[in-house]
Amino acid sequence: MINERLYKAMNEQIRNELESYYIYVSMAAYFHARNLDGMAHWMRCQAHEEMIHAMKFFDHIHDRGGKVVLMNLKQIKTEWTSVREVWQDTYEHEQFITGKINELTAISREEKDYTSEPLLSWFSNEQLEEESTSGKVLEQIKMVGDNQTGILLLDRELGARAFSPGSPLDPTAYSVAT
Ligand code: OFO
Repeated sequence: MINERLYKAMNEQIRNELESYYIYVSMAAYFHARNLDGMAHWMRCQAHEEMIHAMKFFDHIHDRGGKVVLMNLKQIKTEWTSVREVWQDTYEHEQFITGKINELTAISREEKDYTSEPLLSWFSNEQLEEESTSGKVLEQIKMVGDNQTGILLLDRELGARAFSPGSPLDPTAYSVAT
């Protein structure tokens, strides 16, 4: 049985991960509207990962005899003033999520809930990667500044990110034909 305090924090973390999903889909919409389809693609790949993160906590709670209670999502941002602002938000959001994973790890240790350790350590590694990746893109965006060619090159590079197999956010995985 999962520790009660950890259960509550993990249940909240499902909301945080679903909000992350929503944020990245919103960013994808912003980029598509600006014809930066490579960056939009990167955000769609990221959104898919966030849904997987939410479901990892979802399954962990149920595997341990708990029941997930889904919480309301807050209204997320839908407009940005620049490409750089989007990447700044992305990097800061990942730092925020890292803080949440650290809080979960601290609770699991305080409550001696050792069964959750492998899951939380997977998330710590994941956050290391997500902060590092989004931080690097942000630095590259700062380097190119207002240079449109630089932005287009980065857009092309970010468009090469691979979707997880079968992602529902991959437009080639479904048909929109009527
Ligand atoms: Fe779930 O890692 Fe990003 O937010």
